[in-house]
Amino acid sequence: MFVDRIKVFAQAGDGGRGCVSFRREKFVPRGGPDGGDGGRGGDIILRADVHTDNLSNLFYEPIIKAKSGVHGQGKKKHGRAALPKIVKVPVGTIVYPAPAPVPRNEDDFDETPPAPEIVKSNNDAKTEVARPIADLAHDGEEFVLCKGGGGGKGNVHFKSSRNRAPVQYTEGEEGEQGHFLLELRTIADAALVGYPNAGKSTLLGKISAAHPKVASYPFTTLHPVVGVIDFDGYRRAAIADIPGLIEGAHRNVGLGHDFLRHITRCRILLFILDIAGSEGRSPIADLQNLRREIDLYDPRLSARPWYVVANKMDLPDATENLRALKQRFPGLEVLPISAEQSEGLTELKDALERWFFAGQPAEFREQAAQTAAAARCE
Ligand SMILES: Nc1nc2c(ncn2[C@@H]2O[C@H](COP(=O)(O)OP(=O)(O)OP(=O)(O)O)[C@@H](O)[C@H]2O)c(=O)[nH]1
Ligand SMILES: [Mg+2]
Repeated sequence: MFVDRIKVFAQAGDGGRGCVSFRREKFVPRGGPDGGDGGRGGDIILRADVHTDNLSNLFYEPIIKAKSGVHGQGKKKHGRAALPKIVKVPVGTIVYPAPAPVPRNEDDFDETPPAPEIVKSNNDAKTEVARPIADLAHDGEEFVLCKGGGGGKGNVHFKSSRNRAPVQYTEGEEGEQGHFLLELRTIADAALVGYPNAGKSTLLGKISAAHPKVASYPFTTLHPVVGVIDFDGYRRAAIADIPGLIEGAHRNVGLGHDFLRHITRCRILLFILDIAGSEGRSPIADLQNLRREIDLYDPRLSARPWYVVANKMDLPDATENLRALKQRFPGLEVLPISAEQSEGLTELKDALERWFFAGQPAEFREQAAQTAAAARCE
């Protein structure tokens, strides 16, 4: 199961209570207070982990609770602090505060919790999301979602010259708790964008170690798959294969909209075209529609550097269509390949290496400016 958006309730552990106790020992009359402190409650920590690729572990555990600290004891013994509860999440997880679910019978509750601050999302004006509180973008990065409560004080803290046998103590603090929305935005160097059946998964399977499902029906890929390509000198780059886009994807037609968010953090977009037009569509119109969808979803996304990969060059009509595409958009860098026949893949890998590693930030900016001008492909 692939889960990339989930609401969870998290509750950190409470602190242990302080102890009221007096020293009782042979030959030590009126030994004085010796109640120890309570231990700290456990924190709830989210940790980004490269070996976790989605949030399905939280689907089975949507209520995350950490243990409470142990109460203090006599002889000034402190209670044991609880260990933090560490939840592994995929790299690229963003955390938002979420409103508590509305109870069924509102009369049962005195007050509803305050709603979090609401801001308009940049991607979709129709949905409103709260401001993110954390973005776990690197492997091993940690975020304390809820802090455990501090331990209470034992009666040993309350002795004074006027109160030699105090019976005061404090309760441990309550651990923090709250509702959160966790959303995954895959982090990859490049994303494969194309119509269903364009051959995105076939290509990813050929150039990386990933094994995405390939079949001749549309929407074979139902969730993003990330593959890693190894280059010389131990350099690597991650490529994300997302489900196929169709016209209207920005309006949530097909599977598109939900998965477009996964390419918002990719540096480069690779448009995979079925250059042979094997399903009766024109590759030129395909490219225009894909560019339009990306632009309508988020104009900042369409300003990213992008390249066109013309797939299915082994089929008839492909050469003619490629010539027409180049004529229609002169200056556009198009790489002809046949993913199935493994043709042109070495050239593609060389080009990827150039785009990923040779491209200085300034060069990328320049290219982004150029591509932004041609963004609408009109
Ligand atoms: N002739 C030919 N067929 C290809 C080529 N690349 C892919 N195919 C075929 O096209 C069909 C779709 O390939 P996929 O890789 O599943 O396409 P996709 O873009 O991932 O499709 P979705 O996951 O549905 O979006 C499969 O039957 C492949 O065998 C190619 O270079 N030449
Ligand atoms: Mg696929």
